[in-house]
Amino acid sequence: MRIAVCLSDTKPEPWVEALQAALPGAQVQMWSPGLAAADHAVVWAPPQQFVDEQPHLKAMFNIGAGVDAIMKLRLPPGLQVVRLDDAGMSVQMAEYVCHALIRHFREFDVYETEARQGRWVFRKPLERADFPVGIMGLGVLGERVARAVRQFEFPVLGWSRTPKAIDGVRTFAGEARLGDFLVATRVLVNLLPLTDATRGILNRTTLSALRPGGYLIHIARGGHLVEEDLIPLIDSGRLAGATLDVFQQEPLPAEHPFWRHPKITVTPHASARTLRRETIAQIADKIGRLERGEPIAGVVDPARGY
Ligand code: OXD
Repeated sequence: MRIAVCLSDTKPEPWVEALQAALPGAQVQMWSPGLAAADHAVVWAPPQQFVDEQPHLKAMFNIGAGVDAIMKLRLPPGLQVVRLDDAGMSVQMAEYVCHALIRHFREFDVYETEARQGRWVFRKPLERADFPVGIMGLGVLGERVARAVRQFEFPVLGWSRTPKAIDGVRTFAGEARLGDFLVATRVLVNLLPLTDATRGILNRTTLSALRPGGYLIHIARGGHLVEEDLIPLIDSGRLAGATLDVFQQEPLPAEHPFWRHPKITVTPHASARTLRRETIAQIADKIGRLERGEPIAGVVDPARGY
């Protein structure tokens, strides 16, 4: 069995080595144009040339949760695209969201500024009930985030394409309920997959629908947010601020106004990093299952795009 590794923005050698160790019977090779046809591929944002040159792949394993960079390529019919199925990501997402939410709710950003000026001033406690947290996207990551936020006793809401039931979470499904979800939400967390249906879903209209003092935590894909709509909403007082991890252009250009806006916190697409050991263990297990003709989790539905 041959496995081709094609990773953009990631050093491939340690992946090739670790995959080879996990699958000793396989021949694992780093892709370069002209590589012999492989049975499976391990990829991150591969070029079209890779897909065109590897027409016999049974499965293409993405080393991340979001498969938008693959789904925009021309793929042979029948190729199974497999996304990462947690592999240590959901706990990182939960940490990130709880940190951003609590930093905002407990006004730790204000304390940081005061402390730098040597000022001992405490703030009046706010009511948790006034900060309902709405999570867009209730897959593996969204569900874990919802449960983590619930631990801190915030009201939690969730919105997804199809109906989902999560204990202690008020859920809404489908486009028709998006408005109801937004008006009941104050802190909006975006964890949606990027598809034609969700591109630009965070915009002036949807963000203006949030409860007064709305706050955005955006950790999915840059393409979800109409970036030019955000700062006017914050400067007009319609939104209280945002924590942003993903951007239309990454790295975020040095001159981008998000870097310097006092009510925007920027992180460099760091909310959940791929963990190599967990990811390789999961992919090796799934390759074994496919080779034995067993079903696997995380196969992308081409019609849905995730
Ligand atoms: C992912 C990511 O999709 O890191 O996993 O963005």
